[in-house]
Amino acid sequence: MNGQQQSMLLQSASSFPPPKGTKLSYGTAGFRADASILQSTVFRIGILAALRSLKTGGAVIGLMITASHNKVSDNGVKIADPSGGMLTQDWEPFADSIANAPDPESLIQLINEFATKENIPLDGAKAATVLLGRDTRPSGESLVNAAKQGICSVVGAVATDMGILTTPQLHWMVRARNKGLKASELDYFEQLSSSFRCLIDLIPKKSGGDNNNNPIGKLIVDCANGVGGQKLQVLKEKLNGLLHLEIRNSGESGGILNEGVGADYVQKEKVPPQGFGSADVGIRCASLDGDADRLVYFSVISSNGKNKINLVDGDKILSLFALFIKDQLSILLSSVKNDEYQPRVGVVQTAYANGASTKYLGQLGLEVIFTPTGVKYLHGKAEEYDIGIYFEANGHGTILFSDRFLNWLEEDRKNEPSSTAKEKQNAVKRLWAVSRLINQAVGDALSGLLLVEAILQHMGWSVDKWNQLYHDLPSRQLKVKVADRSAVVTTYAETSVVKPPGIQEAINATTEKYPQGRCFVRPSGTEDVVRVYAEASTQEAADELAASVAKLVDQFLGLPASS
Ligand code: G16
Repeated sequence: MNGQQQSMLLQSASSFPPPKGTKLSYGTAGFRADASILQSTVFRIGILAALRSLKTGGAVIGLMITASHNKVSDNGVKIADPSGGMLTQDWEPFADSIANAPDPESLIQLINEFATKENIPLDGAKAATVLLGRDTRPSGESLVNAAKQGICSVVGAVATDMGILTTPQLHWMVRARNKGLKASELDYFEQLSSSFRCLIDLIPKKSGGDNNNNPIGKLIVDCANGVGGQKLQVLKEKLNGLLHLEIRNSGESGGILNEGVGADYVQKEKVPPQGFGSADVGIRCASLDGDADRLVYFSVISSNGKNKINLVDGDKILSLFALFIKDQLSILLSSVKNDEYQPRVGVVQTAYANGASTKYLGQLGLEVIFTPTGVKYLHGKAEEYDIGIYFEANGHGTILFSDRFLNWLEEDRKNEPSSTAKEKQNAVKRLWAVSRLINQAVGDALSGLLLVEAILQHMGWSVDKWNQLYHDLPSRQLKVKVADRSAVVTTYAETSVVKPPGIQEAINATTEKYPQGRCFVRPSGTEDVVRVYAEASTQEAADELAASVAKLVDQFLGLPASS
């Protein structure tokens, strides 16, 4: 590091002292904490983003200020790598160490050592670019400024503020910029709306009708009082009546971000979000989360004066996508000889996947793989396939298409002899449109929603018909506050606890008492809690199993009596 670089870092770092007595760690999707203690962390992650750009030959890196589904007073920072995916896991230990460096001198020493080890040029000869985005949290603007100062304290680095975005929009832009494609926000909306239109146009026409009469009725979307509301409004206008959409909880007329609203609330509590009630019975509804990277569907049911929901979670979105892809692929492959290219399709889930969904996907003949929680794990696994479909039950997921598959499709699009059956040509066009509609960088609630809508219209299915693909095993999720969640260490894709000793045996003994019982615990990487997931043959049994295991967690790890 030359003298100019060193003094720039020293000077700016002294304006961002780390919070005293708090150790921050890079979690499931970056750093998250109460916004009031994040200035220093975000400043330092700004430096990391600039270094990452230098390391990757000046590629564009994304830095998103968001705490997604967490409460409004929290905030956080996520990093998008040049591919548009999450920051490479190799750099997480460096992120942890700089976030916790006690003073500017030790921060600079860590940067120096890392730059030497990684061969990162810190002489100002190379340029670095970081795109910044933020969600609608009130703390976002000042944290973006902290990130900018971090980025600009690396000589040759430029920060470009893209303003308020959904997290997946920023990831999409980073990927597009690095691939030399059109990459503005307008391009994002154009690509989503044109590929959706294409899928609708390809729906087989029924006896002379056109496809502009959506046969499956209105969709109401709960936008978690977050950024998704304003972005969905733009998309709605672009679709120009092609989708009958009502936007609720957009945050524009009051309402607190993620409070009693949004995908996390709906999926975990299994109740309608605020603003939904008996008047919505029979209508297809969906919920986004605070930064619009998660999507779940539901329908409101009213019984004995109480409103409940039928939840259609990420597992069912995955199943719908898998079914559609498989159908289109089999039309396409019907004339391909066995010794020709056969695309491999893989489906990726986590331990939270409902057992009934895994069984269903297996019955479809699909290869199902499990990873720990976190898009960073699922995405990497899905990339190993020609078509990799991944989803977490919480509604975070997407479909990845390999370059090899897309090139093969492109050849088919160009070279089909005119005698080819129309339906085969249409299957090629549909898969092509899906690859353009569904975000290739990360799970995206807006693009996922358009794909669900296109498939439901294609099938002519109501939300209830979709929900009947299989019947979920009753399940329950609970959170337990403990003294130190890092004391829980898991293995086998988080299905078994290694530490503290003895707890897994106790969980097993409890689980065995319940028919079709399955239960696991894991430390959250976004909230200061241990999560408990239980499944059993009845709702009462799942509730009881989850509550018993939550008690065990409390016994083994609970808060000290005084707290
Ligand atoms: C993030 C991750 C997801 C993960 C979720 C919950 O979502 O991107 O992959 O499922 O956290 O993680 P945990 O159970 O460790 O708290 P989001 O939408 O909050 O960014």
